[in-house]
Amino acid sequence: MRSWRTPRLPEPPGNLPPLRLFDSASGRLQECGTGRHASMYVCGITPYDATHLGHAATYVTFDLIHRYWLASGRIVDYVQNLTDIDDPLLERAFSSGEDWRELAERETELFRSDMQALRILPPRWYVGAVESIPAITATISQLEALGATYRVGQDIYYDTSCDPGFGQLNRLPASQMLVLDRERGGDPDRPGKRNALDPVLWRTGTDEPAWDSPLGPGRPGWHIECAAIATEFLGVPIDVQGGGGDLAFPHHEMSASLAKVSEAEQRFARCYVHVGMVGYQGAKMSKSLGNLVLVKDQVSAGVDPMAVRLALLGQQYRKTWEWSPRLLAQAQRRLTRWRQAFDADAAAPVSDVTSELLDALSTDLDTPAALAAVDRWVDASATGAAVPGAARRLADSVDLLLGVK
Ligand code: 5CA
Ligand code: ZN
Repeated sequence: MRSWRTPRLPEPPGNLPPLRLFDSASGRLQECGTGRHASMYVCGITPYDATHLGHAATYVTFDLIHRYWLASGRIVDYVQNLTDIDDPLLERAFSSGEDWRELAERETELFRSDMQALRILPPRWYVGAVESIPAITATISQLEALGATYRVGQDIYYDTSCDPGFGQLNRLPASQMLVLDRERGGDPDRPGKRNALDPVLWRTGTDEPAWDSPLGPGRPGWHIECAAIATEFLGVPIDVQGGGGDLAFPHHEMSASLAKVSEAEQRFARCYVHVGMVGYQGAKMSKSLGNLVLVKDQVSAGVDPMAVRLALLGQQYRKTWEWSPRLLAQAQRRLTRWRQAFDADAAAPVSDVTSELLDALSTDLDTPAALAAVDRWVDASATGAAVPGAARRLADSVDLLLGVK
């Protein structure tokens, strides 16, 4: 699948401390991506509506990891998927009377232009579910051969009891798993299932799009898509599995379990990274609720996308927070001050601010501390000693590491 353009990146500012991120599975900070190659799988959009600021916050977060690894000299094997066939997409296409493929193509194209406007680096592989159907059915066949699947009617399900480690990523009480599964695309009440939480891998609706396969005609379930794409492109285990916190259960629990069992591995990811939900008007910003602030609307209203990015960076990624126009206004003022300071011929020395920036980012992406360090340098530049070329050097580090030009 075509991704989007990579902006030109400046040179890294020297030796970087190792990146430590909060791992949802262990509940601790872990060093992530310590080898020559660093691998990351991030759950991409379901393209039935435009990119909102919650999506943007999630992809900016993983962009910071991508940039930090690149600046550290790593080869970054980054995969992002695109769920271009699933229930919400088909439901939207059905209710609007549009062809589901056209809807997906249009919204994916919009996503690409939003990502580009926000200076989010493209993944090395941008992979759609539809183009991955052979890989998905091959993974299902592998699970079938291991005895980890069963049929309910013609649909194929995964037997979660085949994984003794199932549930360890989230460690939730059974009652809560059921509630979340029901809310987030599962069918725990369907008769004929071995375990209520077992997810569908291959479904055979009569009036739905279907692909021929050795399993019979059908279409993939959601979790198997990410398990199959991640294993096909990256192998198991990967360094970072990422997405918004709303994906931790059931999606990441299920996809990790499917990948582990099909590959006979102990772990799927060394680190599970989850972004806090961005809210608006008192609820999680979501396509289904419709309380959206869209990236494209901000851009077409003339807002500088770098101000949107700075507003997102103003929040530490793990927090749940509310978008407000006030945050955007603050970010616009900050951007103007930074640009004035970066445009000066001479400015305050940058060695301290550069190490503060690196320390902040390497400590679980503490972006508020990183922005505060640059703010202090801007203040010092307005009053203190002037070093020729300093402003350019810091502008390059801010561009490379924070993605703010
Ligand atoms: N296609 C699946 C993942 S395989 C999916 O969840 N698509 S999505 O379009 O619904 O969401 C795309 C990404 O944005 C996910 O990582 C999701 O967790 C994240 N996301 C959605 N809403 C918000 C929000 N309000 N705040 C932060 N992140 C969000
Ligand atoms: Zn996913």
